[in-house]
Amino acid sequence: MLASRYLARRIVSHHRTSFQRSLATHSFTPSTLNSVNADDIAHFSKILSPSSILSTLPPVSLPPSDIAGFNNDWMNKYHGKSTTVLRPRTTQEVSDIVKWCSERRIGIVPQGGNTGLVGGGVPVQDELILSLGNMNKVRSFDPVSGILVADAGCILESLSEYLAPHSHIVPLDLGAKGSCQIGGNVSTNAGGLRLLRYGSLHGSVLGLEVVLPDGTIMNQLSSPRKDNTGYDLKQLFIGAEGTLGIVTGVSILAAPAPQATNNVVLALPRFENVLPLFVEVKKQLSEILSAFEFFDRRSYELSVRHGQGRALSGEEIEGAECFVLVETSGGKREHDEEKLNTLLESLLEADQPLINTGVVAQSPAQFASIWAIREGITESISKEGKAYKYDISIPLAKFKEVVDMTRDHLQSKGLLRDDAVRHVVGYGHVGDGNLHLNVVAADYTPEIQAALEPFVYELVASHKGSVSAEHGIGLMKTHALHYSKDSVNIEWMRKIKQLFDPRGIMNPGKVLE
Ligand code: FAD
Ligand code: 2HG
Ligand code: ZN
Repeated sequence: MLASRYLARRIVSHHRTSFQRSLATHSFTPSTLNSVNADDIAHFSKILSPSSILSTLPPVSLPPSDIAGFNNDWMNKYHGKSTTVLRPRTTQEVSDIVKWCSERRIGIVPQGGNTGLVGGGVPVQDELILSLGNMNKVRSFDPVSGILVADAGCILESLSEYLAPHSHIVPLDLGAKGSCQIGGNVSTNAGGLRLLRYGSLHGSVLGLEVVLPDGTIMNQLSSPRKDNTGYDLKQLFIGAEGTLGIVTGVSILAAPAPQATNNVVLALPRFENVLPLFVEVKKQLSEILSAFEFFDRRSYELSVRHGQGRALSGEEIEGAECFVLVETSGGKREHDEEKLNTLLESLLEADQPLINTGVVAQSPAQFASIWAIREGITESISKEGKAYKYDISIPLAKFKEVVDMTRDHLQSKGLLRDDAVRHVVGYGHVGDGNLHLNVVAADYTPEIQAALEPFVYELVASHKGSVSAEHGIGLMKTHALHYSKDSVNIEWMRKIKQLFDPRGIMNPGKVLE
C-alpha cells in the first residue's frame, strides 16, 4: 500500500494576526481554571522522567520555540499559549498527571499527532498539553480473532506496518496516516478512505482504556467481540475529542488483508454523472468495491501542481469536470481485474457514457500515484494558501450545487480574487455522503470568515445535513453545533460532560461552548 509522505509537521512560525488570535479565543474564557506554575512542574518531576517534561517554566525553562509545534495546529490557524507539554510513557503516569490537574483545576488538552483540522488538539489559552506520542507500543495482536490492542499514541501507519506480516490491515486509512495516532483517530471518530468498506470506528473499536477527568483508569480493553452487558460506555469516548477523558489504549478489530487491490481513476464530463456512476459501480463490483472517492477538476489540478501523484494524460482528461477514484479489494487478482475491466468497457461502450475515460493502475507504482492524487489534495491546498475547511454531510446530488453556490456567494461579495479567495473546491467520500468543501484564501480574514459563516452552515442545515461528517467540532464549530443537533441533544451532551468532568478541566472550550 501507500507509503505516507505526510511526516510530522512541527510548525514553528509564531506570526499571527489579531484575527487569528481571536479565532482561537472566540468563545471561551477559562476563568475557573488555573495556569501551570513552577510548583506544578516540581510535582510533575516526581511523576515523570525529565525528558517527558517540556516547559518554558523554571526549572526546565525551554525557549517557547521548543514547544511551538504543540501550540499550533496543522493548518497554522489555531494557536495556544501553553507553557508546558507532558509526554507520559504509561497509563499510570497519565492518571497521576490528571489527578494532580483535577485537584489544582488545570485544563488539559490531550494531543495525538496534531493533524486535526478543527482546532481541537491545541490549547485555547495556556492549558497543559498532554501529548500521547511516547505511548507507542503494540500491546497484543491475536491473528485468529484479528483483535489488535495498542497504546493510544501508536501512529496509524506504524500499526499498518505492524499488521502487514500478519496479513491484516487497520480498518481505517487516511492521508495523515504518517502522523496521526490511533488515540486521535478514535477521539475524532475519523472516517477516511476505508469507511465505505469497513464501517466507522463505532463498529470496529472493541474496547478502550481511558483515564477519566479525576484520574480514574477505566479499562475495557478485554472486551470480547460481542458484549451486551449494559451501557456501551466506550462509544461516548469515540468522537468525544478529548472532552470526556484521555484515551490511553485501544482494542480494535483488524481486517484480513485483501489478497488483491487495484484502482482506477474515472474522468467524468459532468458532475451529474457521479450518482448514476456510483449506482453502476456498486452493481458491477459489489463485494470487491472498497473505495469510491470524488474530486473536482480544480482539486485534481492543485494536487498535481504540487507534486501529489502524476498527471493523467489524454484529451478526455482535458474535458473532464470531475474525477472518481474507484478501488477494489478482493480475494483473487484475475477475478477482480476482469470485473474492473468489464466495468470500464461497459461504461465506455454505453450509448450515453457516464465517463470520458478511465485509467486503471497497471503497477503498484501507478496504484500509489492514483491514490496520491486524491490523498494529496489536503497537503496541496495547504501549499496553495490558507484553507477554510467544511467537512459536511449532504445528499450526494447536492455536492456540486453547494460548491457552486459557495463560489457564487463569494463572487457576489467581491471576494473571488487572488488576494482574497483563490479557489473553492469540492472533494470527498462520495460513498459516505461526505463532501470536503475547501475555500482556499490568501489569508484568514474576518471578511472571508463573515462571508462563509453562517452561509455554509445554513446551506447544510437546509439539506438536513451535518456540519461535521468526520473532522469533529473542535474549537472551530462550537457555535455551529446547533445546526446539526437540536437543543435536547445538546442539553444531554452538556449533562454527560458535567457528569464525567464536573471540574471542567478536559479540553476546555472544545465541542461545547
Ligand atoms: P489530534 O489532532 O492530536 O487531536 C484531535 C482531537 O482528538 C483533539 O480534540 C484532541 O484533544 C483529541 N485527542 C487526540 N488524542 C487523544 C487521546 N489519546 N485521548 C483523548 N483525546 C485525544 N480525518 C478524517 O476523519 N478522515 C480523513 O480522511 C482525514 N484525512 C486527513 C488528511 C490530512 C492530510 C490531514 C492533515 C488530516 C486529515 N484528517 C482526516 C483529520 C485528522 O487527521 C484526523 O482527525 C485524525 O484522526 C486526528 O488524529 P491525531 O492523532 O492527529 O489527533
Ligand atoms: C480527506 O478526506 C480529509 O482528504 C481532509 O478528510 C479533508 O482537507 C480536507 O478538507
Ligand atoms: Zn475526509
